[in-house]
Amino acid sequence: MTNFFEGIPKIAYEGANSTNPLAFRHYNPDEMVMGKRMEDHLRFSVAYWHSFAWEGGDPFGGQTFERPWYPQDNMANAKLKADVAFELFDILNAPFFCFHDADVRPETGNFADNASTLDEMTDYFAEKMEATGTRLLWGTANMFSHRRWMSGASTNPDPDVFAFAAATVKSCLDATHKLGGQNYVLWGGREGYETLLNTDLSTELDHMGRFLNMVVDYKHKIGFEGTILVEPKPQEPSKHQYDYDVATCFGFLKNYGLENEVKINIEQGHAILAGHSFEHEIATAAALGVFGSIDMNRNDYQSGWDTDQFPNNTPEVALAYYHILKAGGYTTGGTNFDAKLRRQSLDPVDLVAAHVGGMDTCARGLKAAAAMIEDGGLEAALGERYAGWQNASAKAMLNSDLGSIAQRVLDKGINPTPKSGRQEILENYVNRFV
Ligand code: XLS
Ligand code: NI
Ligand code: NI
Repeated sequence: MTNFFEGIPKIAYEGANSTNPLAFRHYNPDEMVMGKRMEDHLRFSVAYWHSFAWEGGDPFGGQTFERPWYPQDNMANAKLKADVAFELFDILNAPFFCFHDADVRPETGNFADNASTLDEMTDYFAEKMEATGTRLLWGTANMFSHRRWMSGASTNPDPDVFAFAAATVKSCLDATHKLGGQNYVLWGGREGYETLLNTDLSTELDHMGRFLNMVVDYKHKIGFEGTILVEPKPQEPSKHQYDYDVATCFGFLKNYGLENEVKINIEQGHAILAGHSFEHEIATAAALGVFGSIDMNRNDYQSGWDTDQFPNNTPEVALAYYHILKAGGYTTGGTNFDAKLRRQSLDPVDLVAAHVGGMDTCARGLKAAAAMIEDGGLEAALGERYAGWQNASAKAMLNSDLGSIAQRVLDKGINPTPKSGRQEILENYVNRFV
């Protein structure tokens, strides 16, 4: 036991009327929602990078936090960081966590040393996971922070960087497999460009497609049963990222024959940066059969950055879970808090409270989404709006051709009457639940 969270109790569910800031008011793991435990619906995960590796810097200033595991350049501190991380998982009763290689081991600057310290750290995790029952939602490689990645990983013009990326992902997939990870994520922060003037876009896309195929082949070779996920983001840090949004990722997967092998990890803040809503991205992925998992957070709507704040807006979250539930819920995916404190939130209690609030917001959103599904009002309205398509002659049109349809319009004198879309009535309906 470290003393980092001294005086902070394990968080318990106390119900909606509780005024205790360190209690769950909505997240009640064993409560049944649509026939399934809340914990099994939400599958919460804590992100190692924001909560333990990020030191409170922003583009204008450096570290604000002071943690006993800084500097993060040696193994003794890496282990202390792991001790504290598992204490937070326990305080929150969080079933899962996620990490990048670079979050958990020091950066030595060479592949062999990095691979061996990663191995040592993941052995250390394995013992703790065994003892506590905490599971790994996903592992990933940080191929964007170190200067070697500045011009991309698999899309780098330098083949040595492609090789280093392949070796890195292999080591991270091995680590994820060893820990029984349920997914493996690839987020390509530098897979894109700063300027088209120095970029061969078609070569870079082909290299990225080939790379992802190698990742999938390796997954099968080692018998990793988790899901490979790609995570869209339109820009930041690159000016343009190839995995722009769900639709772009789907086109990419189709183009490289991976649409049945790879699914998508959707992040709220990235959806906003792409000019979409979170539920748009989830509904699109579900419609295309590639919904995988979510990175839950929120953006500041004024700043235009990926601010990675903890979610606190129940109506937004409720619509996200509505679409997740409609898609059948998670299989290997979960709700990963890709969210960080504000840099002025210095204290350990801030870290705990941020997660408590985020988990409660999600639980409340989930309950609202389930209530809407059980009530069936939105489904009924959809059914009514599309009822015309139940008609045999309407269905037959889809197997017909333009000429025959035109003839039918003439023969029957078809002349459509516009019908109300009922948007305000539906928005008022949603407000009854959130
Ligand atoms: C950054 C991404 C990153 C991925 C994992 O914006 O969200 O945190 O989730 O590499
Ligand atoms: Ni993310
Ligand atoms: Ni992000």
